[in-house]
Amino acid sequence: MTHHPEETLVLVKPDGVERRLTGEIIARIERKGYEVVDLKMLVPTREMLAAHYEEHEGKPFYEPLLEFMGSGPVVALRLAGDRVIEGFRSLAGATDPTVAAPGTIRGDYARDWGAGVQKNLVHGSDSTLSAERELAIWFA
Ligand code: DAT
Ligand code: MG
Repeated sequence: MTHHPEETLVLVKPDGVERRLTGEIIARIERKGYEVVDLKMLVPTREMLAAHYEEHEGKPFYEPLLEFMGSGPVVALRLAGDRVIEGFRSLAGATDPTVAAPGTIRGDYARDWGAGVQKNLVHGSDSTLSAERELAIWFA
């Protein structure tokens, strides 16, 4: 029987692309041992972002979040590996980059810029259900 490893969606957000951190972020993912199964660069539409972030609709940071995420190119990655959802979230670090642990992507490279949304370089799906839903949006 073939082994089907778990998959997740990772995004290098517009701040990561603009700051030339795409290579560093992918290098960390690969050195950890996860497989990049697919990747693409695109400027997401408002519709894609509304679907992606539907759980956050109505929150104070929702509009700034959608505006930020649509402000430039994003690199979307499909990653595979056992427990990759949990593993990438661990590599990424806490949502708030000010307190994200050093050694994590957000802890090492992101900070607060006083904007209405945290610009924290990366997105990673938070559950198998989210991963399936989000991969369908970005890799339709
Ligand atoms: P994560 O990206 O760690 O899964 P999330 O799903 O709770 O975090 O939120 C999505 C994004 O929205 C997050 O990466 C940055 C932004 N965000 C979340 N909470 C915020 C807050 N309290 N203030 C500003 N931006 C926030
Ligand atoms: Mg999230």
